[in-house]
Amino acid sequence: MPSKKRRTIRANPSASAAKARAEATSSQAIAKPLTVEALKERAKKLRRHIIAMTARAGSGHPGGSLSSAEIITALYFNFLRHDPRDPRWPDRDRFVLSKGHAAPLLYAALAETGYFPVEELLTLRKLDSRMQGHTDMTTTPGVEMSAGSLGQGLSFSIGIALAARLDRRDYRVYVLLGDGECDEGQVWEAAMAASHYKVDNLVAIVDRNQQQIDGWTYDVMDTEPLAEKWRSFGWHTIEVDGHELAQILAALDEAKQVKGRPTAIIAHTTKGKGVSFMENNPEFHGRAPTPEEAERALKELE
Ligand SMILES: Cc1ncc(C[n+]2csc(CCOP(=O)(O)OP(=O)(O)O)c2C)c(N)n1
Ligand SMILES: [Mg+2]
Repeated sequence: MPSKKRRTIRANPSASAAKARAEATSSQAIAKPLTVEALKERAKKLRRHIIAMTARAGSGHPGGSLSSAEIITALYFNFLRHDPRDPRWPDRDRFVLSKGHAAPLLYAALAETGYFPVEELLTLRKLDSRMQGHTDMTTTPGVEMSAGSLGQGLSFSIGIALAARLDRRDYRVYVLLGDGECDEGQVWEAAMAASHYKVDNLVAIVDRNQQQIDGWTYDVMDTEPLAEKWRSFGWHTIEVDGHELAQILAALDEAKQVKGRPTAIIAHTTKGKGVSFMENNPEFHGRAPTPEEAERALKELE
């Protein structure tokens, strides 16, 4: 989304840096914040892309992409300070997709906000495409971290959040983790480090869809009480309905006010959300819809 405020900062070097920083808040960097109704339509559009992309590729991860659609919509269309014309702008807020298998969703948001042509989405998982099955920060504009091996994104995000402190920049870092991903020990080492170093420009969002690769998280590894765990690791912790855009935006706003510790947002969601036969169906964690299933899904998402 074009950032008028940002252009002003660059074109006006005489403005005091402090004033410029104070003005460059996320909300002001967005030309015109969308209404919740308009955001809902964007989320639906992202879901349609996820179905079309994975169906065309014949593989991919629709379930965990669909469950995070509102989280990504809130961030990319109404919250992040970013500039698709300049993906490496040093003052951009960072979004790190730690659950890298949800790449189709991230690509859809990046295309819809202008990082690359929407038509490119349908090259998902093709040889030489910039739309690989898992994210690659060296090839895809807007992708902050190469991912796919779960458990690493929080550590990586602490690094870039601390870099902001060293570089005296005011960007913020948002990282999306899966709830199954929270089985990884590295997540909890990172959680301890983030509160130890008081990394308050960091927000971890956990997509609590209650499923992972083989089924229910309760059966594979019961991480409950998940919110209590984050709290006990020193994080300001908020629970939201991860499909309610107003709740997600309110939590992101609340996180900005928190000083001296990082914030965790536990977003309760449904895996496969939006497509009746995919919802809570572990089969669609890592299987693409057939052409017929895609047709049915797209009808439901009209
Ligand atoms: C280190 C590592 N171990 C295992 C896998 C295989 N794997 C891919 S997705 C997945 C389940 C992830 O579940 P969750 O984090 O809950 O993601 P979501 O439900 O949001 O799709 C697993 C185990 C992996 N990618 N990386
Ligand atoms: Mg999950």
